[in-house]
Amino acid sequence: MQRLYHDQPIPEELRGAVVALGNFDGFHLGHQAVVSRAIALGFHLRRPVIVATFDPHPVRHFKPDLPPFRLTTLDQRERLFAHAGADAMLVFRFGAELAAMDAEEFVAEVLVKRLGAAGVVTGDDFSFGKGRGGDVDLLAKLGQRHGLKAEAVTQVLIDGERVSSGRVREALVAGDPWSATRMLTRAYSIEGVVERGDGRGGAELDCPTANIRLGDYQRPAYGIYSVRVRLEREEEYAGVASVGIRPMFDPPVELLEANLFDFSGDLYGRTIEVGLHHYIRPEMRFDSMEALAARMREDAAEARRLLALPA
Ligand code: RBF
Ligand code: MG
Repeated sequence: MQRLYHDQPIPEELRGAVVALGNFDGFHLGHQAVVSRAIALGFHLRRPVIVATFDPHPVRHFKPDLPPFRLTTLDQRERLFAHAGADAMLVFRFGAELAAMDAEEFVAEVLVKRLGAAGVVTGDDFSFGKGRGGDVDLLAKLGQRHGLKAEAVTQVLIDGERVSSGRVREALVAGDPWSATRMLTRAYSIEGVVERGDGRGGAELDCPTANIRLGDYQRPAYGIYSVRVRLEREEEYAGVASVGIRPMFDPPVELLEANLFDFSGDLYGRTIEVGLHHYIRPEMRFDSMEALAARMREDAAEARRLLALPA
């Protein structure tokens, strides 16, 4: 799949595409509905399909001090869009220039002139342009003026409520990864490069862990989770992980530490993607390392049970 940038020329074969327009962080059910419709329309019109995304997130531009809130990295989004059947990902590098562009200019300059788009598909709550001045009605109106077909896809509901990135974040913060999984249609997954830790997990606790940083990801509730870990986007291992600051140790360091079941090998420097499946318990302080080690063994047994693995 090709990765395009809004301020760079786009290859000839991708001009005249149908564009799914939005942020698509998380690529939850609602996002998937928008992209599916864009793909159907692209098929019908015999046009390529481009899925847009923003990086950095516009909210980051306006509120730089906000705590991390991303549900996916750009690399993860690219894989999800490719898997859905898109031909290319278009990255809007959001900064002062885009923030200052009003809705009419965005349609005329970006969608029509630069992309030559044949169609644009959004969610029905989409807003765009300076001060979020444009909505789907304006997009349809401006589109008509330029011969650009604009469609807005209805929200997807789960349990009578709209699926949204905000609702996924709330579930994660509440220690309810299963609700996040239902909305995302996959486990919330944190990807990173394995760092060298203190080696204590393997040496003292009989539980070697692969450690990654949480980067820009939305922090889920700190605690212990059953997980599935993909190595280099290929093999997958079940496991148990702790996410948090490790209150047993000083100084606190925020990490995701995953123990992979039935795996032995060196993971340092390798990319892993850790899917959070079940929340087991919060992080705690124990009176001794033995007590922590004993509890970690129980956590591993519990994770095996939750993931329906043989003991
Ligand atoms: N650290 C804590 O300070 N408190 C905990 O409750 C805790 N639980 C853990 C449970 C599991 C399953 C794993 C893999 C790690 C846990 N840790 C916890 C982190 C542990 O202290 C760390 O992996 C080792 O010290 C190695 O750095
Ligand atoms: Mg470790």
